[in-house]
Amino acid sequence: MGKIRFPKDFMFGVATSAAQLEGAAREDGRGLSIWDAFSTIPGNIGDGSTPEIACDMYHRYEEDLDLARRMNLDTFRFSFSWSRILPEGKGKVNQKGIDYYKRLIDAMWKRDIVPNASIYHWDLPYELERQGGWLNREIVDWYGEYATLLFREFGDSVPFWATINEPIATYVGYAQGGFAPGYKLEKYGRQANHHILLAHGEGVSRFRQENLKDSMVGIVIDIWQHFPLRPDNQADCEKACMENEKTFHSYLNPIFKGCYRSELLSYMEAGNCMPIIMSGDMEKIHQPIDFFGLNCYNRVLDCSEQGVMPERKQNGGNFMENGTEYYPRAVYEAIEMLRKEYEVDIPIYITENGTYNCNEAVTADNRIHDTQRTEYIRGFLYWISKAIQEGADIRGYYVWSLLDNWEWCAGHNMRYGLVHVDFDTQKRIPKDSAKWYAAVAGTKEMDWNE
Ligand code: GCO
Repeated sequence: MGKIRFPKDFMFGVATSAAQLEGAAREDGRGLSIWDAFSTIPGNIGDGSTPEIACDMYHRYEEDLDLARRMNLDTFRFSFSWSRILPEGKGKVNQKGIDYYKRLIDAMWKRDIVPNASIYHWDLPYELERQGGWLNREIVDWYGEYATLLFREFGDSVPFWATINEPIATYVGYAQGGFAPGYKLEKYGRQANHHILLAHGEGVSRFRQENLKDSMVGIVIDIWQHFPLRPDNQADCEKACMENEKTFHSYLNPIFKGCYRSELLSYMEAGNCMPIIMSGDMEKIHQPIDFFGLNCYNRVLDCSEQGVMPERKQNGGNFMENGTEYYPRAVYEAIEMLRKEYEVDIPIYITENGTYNCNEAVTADNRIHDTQRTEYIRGFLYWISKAIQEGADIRGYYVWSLLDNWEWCAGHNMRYGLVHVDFDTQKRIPKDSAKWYAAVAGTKEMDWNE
């Protein structure tokens, strides 16, 4: 058994988001978000739940940060709820919302935990959606106003500012209907995407205007690289390539190179879904950022023929109990792609990585033996350490998530936590993986069998 060692200043943490953990959706002046509304429509959420209570972290953050402290965590990712700060998305500020995040951030520092904040993690104020949401170009200003408010209120007490977490969620919400607000038009999805990229650029400019000395600004993007199920099948290859163009390249290229790629432009032209792009837009999106947040969970294998997919297991894949592929090398490949295709040389943080169980038994002695989660994280950490050894500037790693939480359309059916939550009593029980991760974070090393 060998040991993998991480650099002394490598940060271990967990990632969370407001809508998924806070609850208190109608308390202390918070306005509703598109997810509060979307989740009340029957059929939208697997188990019919809403984010109204979630993990009740709004009231239990001290206890939850104690858990993080006991797990030796260096850092904690969270997001601001836009409608808790600005109940109508703009205009009147909710002081109680500001006060909550002040307490939350203070509580992190008191425990020596470094806050890493996302300005936007999918929960658009419902009032803004009523005015067109991400389809209305004015949203760039609405977002900018909100971002400036956050920078002024919390500024340097937050060293990491992500403008947007996973912009693709907006595409899914406007083009595919699977996420809030639930539109199903490709044209909408592409326009919403363009606006969210502009909002990112606006956020970066606003950040620079504030001249914060001790903070960095960046963005968090999820990379699920598509590969052909059958590498010698031309149609599978074409499908995988196009999926990559339509997903992560559609964000990375504008941000790092200042234009949409020709493959995507042709696709949007042919499909009559070209967004309205105005002069100066691409320059605004293409501004230097200080760090890159990479969310990586897996790769995707694409097949051009229906019905072939179930046989993917015969392809030598390694599958987990939840049915997803165990492919930890995905993170190494994503880092490699960022460095080769985009020449990313700013610090990279793995801002999310994790896996879920649908059923997790709590044993009589109050334990949860989530062996597969531990092995999944161990595998990803191995490939991250390999990338570091080969010169990649990876500075930290966040498990999604601290707690089992409200997993969007799956409701409470997918448990991603290192810590188990009983949603009837809100009781927290650290799983076996939490104990293992605590040891890794505490020693900055882990066992590895080559
Ligand atoms: C994400 C999401 C999380 C999800 C997680 C698990 O940024 O994708 O930030 O909200 O819960 O990815 O699906």
